[in-house]
Amino acid sequence: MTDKQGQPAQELLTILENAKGQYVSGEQLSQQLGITRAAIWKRIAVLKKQGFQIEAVTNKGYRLNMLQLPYGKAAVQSHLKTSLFGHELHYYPEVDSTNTLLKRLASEGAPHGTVVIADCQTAGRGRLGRTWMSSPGLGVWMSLLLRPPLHPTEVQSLTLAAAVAVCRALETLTIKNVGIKWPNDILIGGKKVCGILTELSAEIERVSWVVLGIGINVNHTIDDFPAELRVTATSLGLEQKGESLDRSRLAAAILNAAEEVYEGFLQNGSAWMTEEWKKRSSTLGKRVRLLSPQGEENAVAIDVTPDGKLIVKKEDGTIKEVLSGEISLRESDP
Ligand code: BTX
Repeated sequence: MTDKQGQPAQELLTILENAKGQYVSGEQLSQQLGITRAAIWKRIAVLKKQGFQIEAVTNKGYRLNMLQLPYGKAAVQSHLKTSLFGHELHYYPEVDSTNTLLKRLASEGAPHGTVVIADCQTAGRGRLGRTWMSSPGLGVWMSLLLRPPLHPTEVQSLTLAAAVAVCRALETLTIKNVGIKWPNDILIGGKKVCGILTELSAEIERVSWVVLGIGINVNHTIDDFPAELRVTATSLGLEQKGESLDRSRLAAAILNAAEEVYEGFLQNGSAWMTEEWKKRSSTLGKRVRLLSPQGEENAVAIDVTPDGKLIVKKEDGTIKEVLSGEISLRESDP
């Protein structure tokens, strides 16, 4: 969304949105954006064509005549505070999977920080070939492309970093009781509200790209979940007593937090990020069941390594590091 002068139109929308229904004069807009009033007028015309209801009144200026921008690229970008993440953003009403699409864009050279968001996924993916239910109008289904200067073995910690970013974003929206189940589930009251799918392409020593897929249930009622998920899944709306949440604000809040956490991670090392992960963990100190193709084992989760492995103490007293796979929390155990 840029014009010939390179000024993002999102800035204009942000100013109008922040004015909360009041008029902003052409003079003020032109000063704030550093472009002529004629350029403002042209940009307003483009935004109107894109469906934004902007009133222009002589001697008063411009006013955004909408309570809330519709979910989409302009709305998400109007809430971004990032220097890079989400500036290249592709929004679709429907895709098979935002991860699948972004992986293709990554292999075609899309830059670090590119984001794909969809209102609906027809083939949303979880880990290990599982399905992620992604109905229209109800959630944030989003993928973020990273080109990190990391060794492939360090990528697991990016999944943990993504979970920390989602928690921070939920906190800015005053959502409480959020916890992370190792490695990638965000839970509220023990129920899954968000899942994270990390996919990568790498050479032996170097990562080419990582696609972080984040799915958050936002405005689902209990009836929006299929019967088999009603016990294990929840949505932010259900946890906020049915209050409807603005998905654009949430998607932007996640990208804002993701950029902060990612930069902190590169500057301070993964141990810095893991410390925050541990504070938000709902796994550490709990009895867990390790599920693997070889069978099941009981253990206690005691720590996480800086590169994202779970350290568990097995029933025979031996300590084991778990890199991937599944755990189930044994909440009902004594
Ligand atoms: P996961 O394998 O940990 O979780 C998948 C399991 O979670 C499913 O087998 C099902 O039991 C349950 N489940 C399915 N849909 C939901 C839901 N909406 N809410 C709660 N539980 C559910 C977690 O995988 C990773 C999910 C990542 C989803 C994002 S969305 C954007 C991006 N694109 C894409 O295709 N996947 C990612």
